[in-house]
Amino acid sequence: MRTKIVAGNWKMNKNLQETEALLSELSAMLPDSTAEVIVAPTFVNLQAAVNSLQSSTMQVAAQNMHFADNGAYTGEISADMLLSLGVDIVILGHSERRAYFGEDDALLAKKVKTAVEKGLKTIFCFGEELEDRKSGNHFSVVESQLKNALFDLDASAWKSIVLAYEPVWAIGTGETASPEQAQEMHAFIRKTIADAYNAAVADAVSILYGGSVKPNNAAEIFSKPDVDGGLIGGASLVASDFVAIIEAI
Ligand code: G2H
Repeated sequence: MRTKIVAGNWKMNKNLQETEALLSELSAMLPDSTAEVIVAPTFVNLQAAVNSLQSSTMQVAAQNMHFADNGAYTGEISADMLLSLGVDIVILGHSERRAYFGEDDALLAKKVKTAVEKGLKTIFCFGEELEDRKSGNHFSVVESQLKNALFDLDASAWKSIVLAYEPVWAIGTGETASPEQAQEMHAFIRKTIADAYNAAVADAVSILYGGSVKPNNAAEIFSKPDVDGGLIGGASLVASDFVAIIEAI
C-alpha cells in the first residue's frame, strides 16, 4: 500500500494572520483520513505554521530550498534552516520555480541531492508544457525531467521522494488533465522508474497529481490506480475546499 498524500501549496499567498486563521480553521475541520495531509505556507510563516500545528497530524512543508549548506546566497534558505524550525518536507521543481526563477534539471538535481542527504522528504514537481502535449512529446519530456534530476539517486534515496506530476497547461488555469490522462502519465512514470531502478522502487513511490484539482474533480482523479493523491494550489487556500479534497481521497 502506497502512502496517500494531499498537499496544499499555498504559493505566495496568506500573510501571518491569514496563515494562522486558515490553519486553525483547517485544524477544526480536518477529517479523519488515511492520507498524509501537508500544507506549504510561504517561508516567513513556516515557524508560525509549525507552532500552530503542534498537536495536529497535518505536516508543514517549505516551497523551495537552496542546495548549499550555507554561505553567500542572499535571499536563500538552506535545508538546515528548515530542519531547525521542525520542517522536514520540501517542494522542489515546481513549474513556477522553473518558469519564473530559471530552475532547470541540473539545479534541481543538486537541490534534491541535498534534501536527501539532509533527511528531508522531497515533493518533486515536473510536467510538460502545452506545446509538448500538442506535439506528442509529453512522455519524453517527463522522462527526461525525471532522469536528469532524480536518476542519479541511489534506490534507497527513493524512500524520501514523492513525485508530483503537474502538467503546466493545467496549473491555475481551471483546466485539468482528465482522470484518464493523469492515469496514463502516472503509469508511464511508474514504468520509467521501474526500468531505471526496479519494480519495488516504482511500486512504493507516491505519485501525486497537481493542476486545478478542485472539490468537484478530486474524487475521480484520485480513483485512478496510479494516482496517490494531489498537490493542490488554489483550492488549498479555502479550508472547506481543501477539506473536501482530503475527503475525496
Ligand atoms: C499546481 C497546483 C499546485 P493549482 O501549481 O501546485 O496549483 O491547483 O492552483 O493549479
